Amino acid sequence: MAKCNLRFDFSNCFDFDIWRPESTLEKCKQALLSHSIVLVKGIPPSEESFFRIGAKLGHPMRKYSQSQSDSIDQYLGKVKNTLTASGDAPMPTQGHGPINMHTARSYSSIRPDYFALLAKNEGFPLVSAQTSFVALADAIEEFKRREGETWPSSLDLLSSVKVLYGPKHVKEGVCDVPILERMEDGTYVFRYWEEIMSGLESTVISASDRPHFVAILERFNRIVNSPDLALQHLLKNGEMILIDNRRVAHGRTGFTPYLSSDLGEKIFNPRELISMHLQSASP
Ligand SMILES: O=C(O)CCC(=O)C(=O)O
Ligand SMILES: [Fe+2]
Repeated sequence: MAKCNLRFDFSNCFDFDIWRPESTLEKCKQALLSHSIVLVKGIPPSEESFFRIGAKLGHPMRKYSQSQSDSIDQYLGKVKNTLTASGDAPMPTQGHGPINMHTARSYSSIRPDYFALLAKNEGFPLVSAQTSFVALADAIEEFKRREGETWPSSLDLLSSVKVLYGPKHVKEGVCDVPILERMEDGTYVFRYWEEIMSGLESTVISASDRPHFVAILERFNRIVNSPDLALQHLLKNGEMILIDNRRVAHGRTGFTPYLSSDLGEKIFNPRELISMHLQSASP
């Protein structure tokens, strides 16, 4: 049975101490190193405080590398349920369908080390849709179990075959490194995206036996997206989750764009989260 080893407990879930923010952030950094995921509660839910806190945890990355402006908007992603009047398809993070497991900025050769998400839903007690997280270490453990004795060659292929990021809407140079990277200590890091399984005829660019590789990736993909392996969390106003973006993938379930009030009225659910991509502050 697949097992999820991610959880929030006293060792990686903290209340933000507004009088001694530095001490909370120091605990965060330590917990991130050993658990790859941290939950902090009670953060003042504004763009400014999120940016200030993020900038103490790492180096914030601009959303668009070309931009010269230094406004904090250049660094903050908005994950918001926007209902477009024009009927245009919203971006995946703006719609209410599910987002499958992925790591932030998988298209880029310079990927964020950390991904931070803060819920900013004042006036809405509960935000619908659970954000989910899967640890690569858990996925690999399950993968080894299911592959049986061929797991070494399967893992070798996942860490040597180059796969080009597929979606066409990304204008910046796209990255083609393998899905997995084996570190010196024998652990793995990864890049992963929602539509990874589409267009594999053109995105798998260095396999000597493409169908064999695709079959392996299909099995791996099923594990990464398996609910048994995911930690799910319903973010509340002022909660921040920080993850190691190379060891933990994130996604979310679908949600209801409307909530009903106590009086039975329909209220629009903005489900507003702010996100930030960070580079680790240590070299
Ligand atoms: O909406 C969520 O919970 C996750 C959002 C997300 O995947 C993103 O901002 O990249
Ligand atoms: Fe995401």
